[in-house]
Amino acid sequence: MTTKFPAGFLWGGALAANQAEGAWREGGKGPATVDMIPHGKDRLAVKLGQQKRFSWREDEFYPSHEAIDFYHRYKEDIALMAEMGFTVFRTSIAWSRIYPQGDELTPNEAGIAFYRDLFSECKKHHIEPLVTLCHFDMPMHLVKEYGSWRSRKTIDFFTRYARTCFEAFDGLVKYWLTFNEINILLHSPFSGAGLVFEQHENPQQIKYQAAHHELIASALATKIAHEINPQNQVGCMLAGGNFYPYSCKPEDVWAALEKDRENLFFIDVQARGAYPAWTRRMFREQGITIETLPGDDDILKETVDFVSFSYYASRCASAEMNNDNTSAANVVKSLKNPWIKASEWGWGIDPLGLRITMNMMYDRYQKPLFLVENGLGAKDEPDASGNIDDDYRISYLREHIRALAEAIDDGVPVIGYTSWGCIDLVSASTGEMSKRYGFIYVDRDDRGKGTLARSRKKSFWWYKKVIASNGADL
Ligand code: BGP
Repeated sequence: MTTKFPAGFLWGGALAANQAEGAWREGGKGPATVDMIPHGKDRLAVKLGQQKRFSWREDEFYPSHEAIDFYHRYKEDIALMAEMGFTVFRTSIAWSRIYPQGDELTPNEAGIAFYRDLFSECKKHHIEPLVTLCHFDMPMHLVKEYGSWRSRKTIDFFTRYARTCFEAFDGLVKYWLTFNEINILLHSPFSGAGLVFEQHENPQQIKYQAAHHELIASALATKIAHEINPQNQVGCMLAGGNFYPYSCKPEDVWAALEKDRENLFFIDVQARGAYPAWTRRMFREQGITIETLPGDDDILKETVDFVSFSYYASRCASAEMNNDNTSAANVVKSLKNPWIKASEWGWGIDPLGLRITMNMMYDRYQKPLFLVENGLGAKDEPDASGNIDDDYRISYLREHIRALAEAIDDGVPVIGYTSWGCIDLVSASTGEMSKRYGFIYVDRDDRGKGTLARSRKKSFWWYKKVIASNGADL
């Protein structure tokens, strides 16, 4: 069997601190935005920034507080990943472990020590860490005191944090991502960027001002990473998935183009070094004025080394899109596509859409791509002997890895592939454990009960074979 994957292609899996680590008040960690997002009825309103939840309630369940206890069990988990043959492992650093409040001048040494041990453990197993600096969490104190990314001061706090990480983990980490799914700021503003709105405010104004600050912070962090070590490779990260026009009616084609532009706005800036021209008209029509400083245009010219993205589903748009006929797959609103099947949560399953998305992104950015999230959220039921035959997951991943191989054959350079939630973890959208993605099962339920024991699913053995054959044996 021949493979379309280049030698040295990185294979692995991904998770995020806030969905896996738990230990939310250990090792000097400060409270983070995600620690205030409850499970249950208020969850969505808090994520959307419609409710002020500046402290937790003892009587409520917060999924991130314990998560899957990766903080204490990471050695066992990394060993399982090594057993599958991972050559890359994506995780994030919890900002509030390094700077518990966010605005201190000196970092928390216990936080640095934890990540140094974690990344060293990866290296011991010949696994390259791929590290996100900000994956849907930030110190809560920055929200209360400064309004998070509304404030330009947050750029300084972020770049100090980024510098600390680049220096502390120099030699251990080479691949960095600044913000996870940066475009999600527009769709889930509190979880994405710590934004909370007052009733009288124009949310678009606040979001795009915050976006400007994040983009400046990202460019500055990229520059710092390159100065500290020219070997560092820094990427941006998009919640990806192209919009298809619902029909060939020109108005539908235009609607899809506008939706793609909105989605790609951040990456256009991070990968091309300037605001796209269409934003001038959009800002004018939506009454948005971005406050900038002289020199911002130059800062933005520091572009990323590669473009990373998540891909779960393609999307669909028409001129008649509205709240009644759309659903949110991975938070971004989309029309149901009658040509494809969907997961239990309504996320359209479309492997060819991955090939389309990758070709489009490479045509647009001419930078190497890194597929850092992809997978099927599903409910796994262990059989009488405790085994999980997750053929549905294998089939989803097989088809997507095939599409990835086709994109590589189309000429798209790709650094690697990290499937999402390689070990079961807390779902970002539902806050539940029962929406699982892993090759490794974790015994824990939606209310936080279970032994937390890890076990191998059928997909574990399948993925091991895929990696060993460099993608030939699917
Ligand atoms: C992305 C996030 C992840 C992850 C994934 C799956 O948006 O970057 O953090 O959770 O989607 O989403 P969910 O957990 O909602 O199924």
